[in-house]
Amino acid sequence: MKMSFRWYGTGNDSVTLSQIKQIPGVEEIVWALHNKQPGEIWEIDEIAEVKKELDEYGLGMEVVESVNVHDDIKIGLDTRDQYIDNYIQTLRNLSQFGVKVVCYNFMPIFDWTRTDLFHPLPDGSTALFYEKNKIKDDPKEMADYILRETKGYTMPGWEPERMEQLSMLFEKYKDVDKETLWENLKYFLEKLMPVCHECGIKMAIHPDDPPWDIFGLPRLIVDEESVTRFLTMVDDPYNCLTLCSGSLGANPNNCVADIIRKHCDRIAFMHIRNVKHYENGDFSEVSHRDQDGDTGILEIVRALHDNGFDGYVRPDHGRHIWNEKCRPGYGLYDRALGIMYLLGCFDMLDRLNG
Ligand code: CS2
Ligand code: MN
Repeated sequence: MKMSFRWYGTGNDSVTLSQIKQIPGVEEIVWALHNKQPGEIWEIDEIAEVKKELDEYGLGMEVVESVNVHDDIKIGLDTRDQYIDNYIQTLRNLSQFGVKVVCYNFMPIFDWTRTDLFHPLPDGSTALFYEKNKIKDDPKEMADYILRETKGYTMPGWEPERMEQLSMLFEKYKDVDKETLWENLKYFLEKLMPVCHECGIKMAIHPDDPPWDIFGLPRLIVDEESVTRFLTMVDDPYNCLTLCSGSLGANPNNCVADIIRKHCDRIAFMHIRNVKHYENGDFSEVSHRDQDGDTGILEIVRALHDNGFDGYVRPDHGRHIWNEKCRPGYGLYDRALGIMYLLGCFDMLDRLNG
């Protein structure tokens, strides 16, 4: 297992590389070119700049999150082949810098969706929150809220340029039902797999967050059954998962540890975070500590350990604590605490089994 930390780049993150370097155990930076629109090629010189910065701190760049997939690929328009070619060129460019895993998602229009980015928790911190009833309303209202609340930080998947065209995007997706979306995902991956083999890059899909349809848009990767369907649909060791415990764990019926036991060899990247459910279907993000939520963090770590997981791990969203000013979910403090908790669990299991 290699511990990693997501970083949005110089000038685009409240957290610095020198701070990350001081978190024990972090070897890899999970990075991206956040100025790129979905569908654009990531050029060699742009990637080289990131490498230079990370090299200075001895931090690796083996995991990219995300190379976002253009909507035309998800919708299945004729223009998709050009965007797939661009994606392939990006993979080839990334492989020159030793990138091993590319995380992406196949969610129509929206990336992760929350109704409150700074929801107060009883301990005085704030965290991302999902209020089920609010998601029935106007998607435009929610997109405006998210863009306002991010307080100037860019949020991948919530590009203001795309959000401005929301009604047009909904119109484009109107005939895309679940089966069409599965077909389009398969088409995309089958084009990519030979290049992935050649480049040694695993494509690692991120589950849908939350793991159910929203605003009438279909969502695919939502539970064990769909994960299994995904892995068998393109049965290739380079077709992998980013298994996000918080995304799948938003549905109380999902057992993330079971999915790990079943599919560990196809998990390239783990996002570990904890969620607390409310009876009315709302959920809140909480600390990484097992007993603070319902996700089963200890069982997740045990399942990874028992199965000899040798991919990458990162703490996913943290709470906002100690008055930290940061991008929602992506502060330094709570994610660093999360790392120490997770490494404590992994280290103890190593010791007990060693
Ligand atoms: C991330 C996702 O912040 C998050 O919730 O886990 O936004 C993730 O980066 C994308 O869905 C992957 O493409
Ligand atoms: Mn995640």
